[in-house]
Formats: sequence, structure tokens, C-alpha cells
Amino acid sequence: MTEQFGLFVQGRWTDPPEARRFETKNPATGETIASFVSATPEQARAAIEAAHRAFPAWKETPAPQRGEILLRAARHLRERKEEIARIVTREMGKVLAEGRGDVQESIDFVEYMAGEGRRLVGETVPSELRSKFCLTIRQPKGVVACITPWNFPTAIPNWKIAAALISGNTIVFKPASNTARCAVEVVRAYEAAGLPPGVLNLVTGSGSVVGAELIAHPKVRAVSFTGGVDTGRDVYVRGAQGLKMVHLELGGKNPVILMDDADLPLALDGVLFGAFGTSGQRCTATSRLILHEKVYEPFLEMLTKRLDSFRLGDPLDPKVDMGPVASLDQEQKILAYIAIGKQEAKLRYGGAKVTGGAFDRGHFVQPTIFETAHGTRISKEEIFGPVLSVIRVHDYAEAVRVANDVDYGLSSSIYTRDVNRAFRAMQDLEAGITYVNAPTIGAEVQLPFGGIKNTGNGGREAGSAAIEEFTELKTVFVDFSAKLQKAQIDAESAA
Ligand code: UN1
Repeated sequence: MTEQFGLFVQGRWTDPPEARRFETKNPATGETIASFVSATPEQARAAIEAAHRAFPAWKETPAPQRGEILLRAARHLRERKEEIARIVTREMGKVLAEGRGDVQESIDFVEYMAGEGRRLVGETVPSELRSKFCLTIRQPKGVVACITPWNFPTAIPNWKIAAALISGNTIVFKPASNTARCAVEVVRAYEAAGLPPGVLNLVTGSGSVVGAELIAHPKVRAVSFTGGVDTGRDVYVRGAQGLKMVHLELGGKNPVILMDDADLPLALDGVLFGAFGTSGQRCTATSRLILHEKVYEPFLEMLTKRLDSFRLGDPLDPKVDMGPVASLDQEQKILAYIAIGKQEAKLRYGGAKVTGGAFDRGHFVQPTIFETAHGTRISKEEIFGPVLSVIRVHDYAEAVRVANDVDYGLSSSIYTRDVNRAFRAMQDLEAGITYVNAPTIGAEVQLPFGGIKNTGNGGREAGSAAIEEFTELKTVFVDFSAKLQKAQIDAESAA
């Protein structure tokens, strides 16, 4: 029998009778994982109301105490890391080492945010008047909606949830439907940690029903969304109607610039991991290799040779290098881009769905390399799959021009041994993140994460920036002069 899950509202798992349901599937084998409720607008509203009721008491809970609950949630995740990693791998398709990485990123971030409970720092600033004290404090926004993608099905929800919780907000969490089982594990960690009822609520279902309700509802004061750029734009516009803070983390078209003085074996490992890790389904994935003409052919030969021994297969098998893509939708979208690439560029490697035997049950796409001029669709649009566009350049200036000439700006990288050029690139690359001698993936939780251009709307997740996302700044003036002092009018000039 397929395992069934309900909604988590007001601290209880409830299975509404006669609910419409959907199932998630293992993208490597087609096996059904579990069944979930496709929630109605009324059910979404009930979760918002539960979060709204829970808000005053959670806001009053001292932040260090909120932090203790987070620490317990992190401990729960740590104790069950292997089990949850396997669920991630089975439901989403990333290889087990990366499934473990997903859970580890959750643990790291929840622990980091627990410590934030003893900071949540404001400022003290001098007044222009005597006997007056000026400061800022951070306050929660209220009910926030966390709408999350499937590619990091525990880490990205935890980036949002842990930051929102430590800041004193209450939450309605709407995960991507195809990784709803992972979302259950995220919620269970906080449930096991003793989070008070109503502080975190899980509502599964479609974006067009549940997501739309969360974004439109007046009691939801902020929306944090990670996903595709078209949906993100829609979320932003709808949120704007309610004058809500909308935080967006959207796509990328992340380049690795490989200069002629680079350490090629090092870069080879980096490009392979950046382009084909998580089957290329990271916002930060290396989707463009901007390759200096002097090392162009030798590097491509190294790359394709290594891919010859790359193993595709069931991501639970530790010998496998790359698993399936996450869903039939993904497979179709990626294969459509590969077809476009075959028209406009030169296919250098791969370029097909993997079939035969067990592969027929899953969504496997070969690691694919195109040699392309800059400006083609595959060189500029986000594909979100194991497809790398290689672009030949003449020098550093051209490399940077190409790197920057896309609509996205999330991650970027340069491989060079020239320290001056490395520092130059840190300034020149138009992206929220730049790596030197490392691939475009692998951000750490204690630093801000996000990007420019169509990657977002200016906010950052993770690091201390995560707190800014989920708090309001209150400015406080304390006048202890015992008389009315007028700013701008009574302030004496020292001159
Ligand atoms: C994403 O793909 O949306 O830097 C997040 C990385 C991971 C996070 C990626 N730590 O690749």
C-alpha cells in the first residue's frame, strides 16, 4: 500500500476526507514513493489562520529559546541523516553522496540559525541631541510563506524555515509537489524538536491553488520563493498587490571561465562536478564553459574522455556518478533544449535520452556537451539539466564580456593561476557569487546566497542576510532628558 500523508496544520497531521491526492515517484525507477493531499484554498487558509494564531506567542518566545528548538531539530536531522538522504535520493534522483550533502546543508544551516538566536543584532547610533539614545531592533514580520523547489528538497526549505523561525515568524510551507515526501521529513524535524503547534504548517498541493492563496492572503506578510524565473515574476507581481515583501531566488546561466594558465586537471574535476552534479539541476550549475582558445581542444578532450567512464544509473548505487533528471517534465524540457542545440550548435558529446533495460523505467539523459558560439539559445537560456555549452574565447576581456552577456547573475567562476586576474574577475563578473579555482556550485550556509539581474530581486538568503529577509527593522528613540527636545531644531551646532 502506498504510504499516505496529510497536511500538517496546528501541530497535527490531518488527512481531510475526500481530498484530491497526488503521488510522487522515484525518477530512476518509476516506483511510487507516497501520496499527498492536493489542498484546496480553504485548507490553505486554515493553515494561514493557524500560523496567525500561533504568531503572538512565538514572537514573545525569547530568541535564544527559539534557537534551542532549532538545535533540537538539527540534532534530529543529524541522527536521521542517512535515512533522510535516502529519501532525497529516491524521490529527487540526486546521487546518494549529494542526498547526504542536501541533508548536511540543512543541518549546517539550522545550527547556524540556532546561534543567530543569541545575536539578532541591531545598531546603536548616536543622537544629535543630549540625553537621547537611538537604536534599532529586529522584529518578525508575522506569517510568512515558504515556497520551495525540488532540487534541494531539504536544504532550501530549511534555509527559509530556520531563518524565518529564529526571527520569530510563523510559517506556511508549500513544497514542490514532486518532492513532497522530503518536505514531510523537514517538518518532522521541527515537530520532533517540540515546535509549538501552528508555528510551522505544511500545505501540499499546486502552486496555482495553494501558492496563489498564500501569496494573495492579507495575513501572509512575506513570501520567500525559489524556483523558475517565469513563476518568480508572477509571484512578485501578485505579492506586489498586497505590498508584501517577496524574496526571489530564481535561475542562473553560470559560467566557468577557464584561462590558458589554469590548472587543467583541477578545472576538469570542477567542471564535471559543476556541470553534471545533481544532473545539472542546480540554480548554481555550471552551464557554460568559457574556454580560452589555447587550451580549448586539449581541455575538451580531457573532458570527453572522463565522461566516457562516467557511470549513469540508480543514484542509490554508490558507484554511480550521475542519476536521472527529476521528472518526466524535466526530461522533456531538457531533451527539447538538446534538440534546439543540435540545430544551432555542434554536439560534441551525449545528446540523447538513455534507454535500454532498467533505464527505460527512469528519466535518464546523457551528460551532453555542445560547442557553440555565444548568443545561441543554449548558450543563454537556463536549461536546468546535464547540458554544458562550451564557448571559445580569445582572451580575458572577451571571456568576461561573454560571461556577463546573459539575463542571469547567480554564480560564476574563473580558473587561473594569475592572482591579478583572479582579483580582476572578482570585480568584473556580474553575479552574486564568484568562485576562484572552484566550480560554480558549493555555496556554504554562513555566507549570503543570491544573485543579480533575473536571478532575483535583490535579496539574499543564508548567512546573516537571511535574518534581513525575515525581519522588520524597528527604530527606537529614547529621550531621557525629561524635556521636549526637537530634532533638527534644538540641535546645537558645534561650529
Ligand atoms: C540551488 O541550486 O538552488 O551552492 C542551491 C550550491 C548549493 C546550493 C544550491 N550549496 O550548489
